[in-house]
Amino acid sequence: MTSIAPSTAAADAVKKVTLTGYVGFDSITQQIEKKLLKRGFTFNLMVVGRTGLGKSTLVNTIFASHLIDSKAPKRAADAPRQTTEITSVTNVIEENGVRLKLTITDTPGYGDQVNNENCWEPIIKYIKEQYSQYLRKELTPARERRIPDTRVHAILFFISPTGHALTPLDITVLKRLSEYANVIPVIAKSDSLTMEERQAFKRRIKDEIEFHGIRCYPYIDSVEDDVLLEGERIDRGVVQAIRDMIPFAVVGSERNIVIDGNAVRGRRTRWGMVNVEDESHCEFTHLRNFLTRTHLQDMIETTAVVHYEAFRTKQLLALKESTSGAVQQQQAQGQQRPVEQGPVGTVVA
Ligand SMILES: Nc1nc2c(ncn2[C@@H]2O[C@H](COP(=O)(O)OP(=O)(O)OP(=O)(O)O)[C@@H](O)[C@H]2O)c(=O)[nH]1
Ligand SMILES: [Mg+2]
Repeated sequence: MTSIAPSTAAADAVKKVTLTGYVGFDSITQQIEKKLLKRGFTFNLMVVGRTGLGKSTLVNTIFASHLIDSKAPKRAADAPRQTTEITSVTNVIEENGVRLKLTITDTPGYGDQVNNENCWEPIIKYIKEQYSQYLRKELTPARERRIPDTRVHAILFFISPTGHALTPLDITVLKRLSEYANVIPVIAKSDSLTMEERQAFKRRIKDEIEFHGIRCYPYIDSVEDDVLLEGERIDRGVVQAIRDMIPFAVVGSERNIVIDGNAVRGRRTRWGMVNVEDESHCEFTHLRNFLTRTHLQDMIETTAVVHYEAFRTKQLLALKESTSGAVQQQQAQGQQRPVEQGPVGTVVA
């Protein structure tokens, strides 16, 4: 006879049993894979940075396709565009049977106005809107089995290759954005800096990021978090190596150039050629590997578990407080009413 023991005792009693034949449950990973492949994946990437820093070009270079058009002002006389023109483009891309619904959210012209006060607000508003849309759908009694995910999973933040330091505006925007999403800073058009300038610039940006307490993705502390470690353990060393490389000094190009008889993604100038995929030229391949090959899933998960969860908790607590406040007010009014309005001694429920 088996007796029902308390759960802790039961857990202690779990024994490892050696199978005498093949059962087949090891196929669960293939079963999951099949299901996931059928469903496809969703990834939402946002780019933030000044006009003409090569945001569109870099996105197209990372995903080796023409996903978004360059929108740099055609003529000097053209008016700078407002940050409010946030546009999202969704494409489905496929690689070896894996379908990825990729949404690129472009925030053209950030910080290009004479008065840049609060220019980041529309971007934050957009990010929060996606969370609140998701939350609304989640709280619907008859909720969809699979809620469409429009939450921003990663933000590529483009830093001008000035070689000096981050601008106060950069610092404010980085700080605000990193409160709501996974922010990955990159040094745009890094072919305009010499190797020494690039290293010094990187060092300065790193120091500033640390000084201002800006939390850039990937988070080293989250590795210790048991919730995030479930199933997939990210090697702490890998995360640290990526963090050491941030901000990635990148170069983008949608054109192929021929180097030693091979067509490669690159930029040809009057004084030479930059091979975008050459690690000695820039850190584009590191960024691409990190974004698409090692941390794609982690960014999606971190958005849900860390950023969305924080938003959700805050919203639901606020809702609870306002509801209990309203109930208390009603009760107070209910108690006052008989005294004020009703005849003496009447009880109003
Ligand atoms: N030198 C250099 N030029 C680049 C690089 N990436 C893009 N460009 C050039 O910079 C110009 C602007 O590139 P876009 O990709 O349109 O820039 P953007 O940031 O998307 O511009 P907006 O959408 O208007 O904000 C184009 O002429 C690109 O060819 C780079 O890494 N190095
Ligand atoms: Mg663009």
